[in-house]
Amino acid sequence: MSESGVTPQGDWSRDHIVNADGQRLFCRYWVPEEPPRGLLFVAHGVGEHCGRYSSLAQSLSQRGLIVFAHDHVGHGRSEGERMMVRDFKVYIRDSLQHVDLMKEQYPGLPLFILGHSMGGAISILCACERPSDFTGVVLISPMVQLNPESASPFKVFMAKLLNHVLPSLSLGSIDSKWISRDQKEVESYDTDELNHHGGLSVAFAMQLVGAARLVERAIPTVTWPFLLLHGDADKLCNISGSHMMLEKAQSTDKQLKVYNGAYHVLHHELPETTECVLRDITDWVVTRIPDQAASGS
Ligand code: 9JX
Repeated sequence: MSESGVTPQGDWSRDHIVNADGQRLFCRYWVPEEPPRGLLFVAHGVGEHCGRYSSLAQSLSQRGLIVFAHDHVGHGRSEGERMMVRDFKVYIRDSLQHVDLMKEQYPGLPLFILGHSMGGAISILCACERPSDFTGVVLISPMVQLNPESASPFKVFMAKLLNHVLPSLSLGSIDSKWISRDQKEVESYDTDELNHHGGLSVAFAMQLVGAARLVERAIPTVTWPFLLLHGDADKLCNISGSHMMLEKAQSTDKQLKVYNGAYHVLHHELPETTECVLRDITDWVVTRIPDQAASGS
């Protein structure tokens, strides 16, 4: 497989796409050696970048999927003000642009979308906009409900007021040691220069509040197959959001895997957890690839 974007198969892959606002978005592709059996788009979360999904993407491409991703506006190697977006819908629009490009290049291949945390919210909203496009949706500790304490109606009201006068005021950052139980993962996250370790601005927080609202409203309309993965000790996005989604979605093919004691970033958790998570995801995806698309392996 290739991680660089330059593949022996030709020049279909690119190192960036240009979004509808003219911003360059950095892209990555993980391509299987055998003929591809499916496509999977990865939506990363707040303050990180798609290179952090390399090992997950590699396990999927080893099972025959073309995994593709980009750094969202304001993240990683993409253009745009750091950790800022004028409208959350920009992330969805850009992701669907990338998905459409790949669908055109590989017509007929089953398509999956995977997202973590805020990327989970992006994935849900993408799949709700195109319900018949996706064979399956994988959600790693998705942001579906905001913590009622940190986003109480009063606080949200104050933030709305503040947004008019001090939109760039920082509401503080999160302590990475509460995000994964693995000290090595915490260190490598902290020292990765492509991550943005700054605080959450009021304006960006308002976009997240708006996104969580859209997601809560969209969930009862969900009919596509999905796999939820959540740690029961997640301190950033409470597991209750995933239980709510499992209960309220109309899908017949829906599943929640709970990881005991695990924190937020399940794909960068203690080795035994992460190993399980990668296996659960690849198994779930591969078993949902229709037979006729599984030729060549
Ligand atoms: C951001 C809000 C979601 C305050 C953050 C070890 C998110 C590791 C790691 C990458 C966590 C993934 C997720 C700033 C200030 C909603 C340690 C906020 C937020 C808040 C995502 C992705 C760190 C955090 N950490 N997050 N990551 N992020 O969407 O890989 S590994 Cl509340």
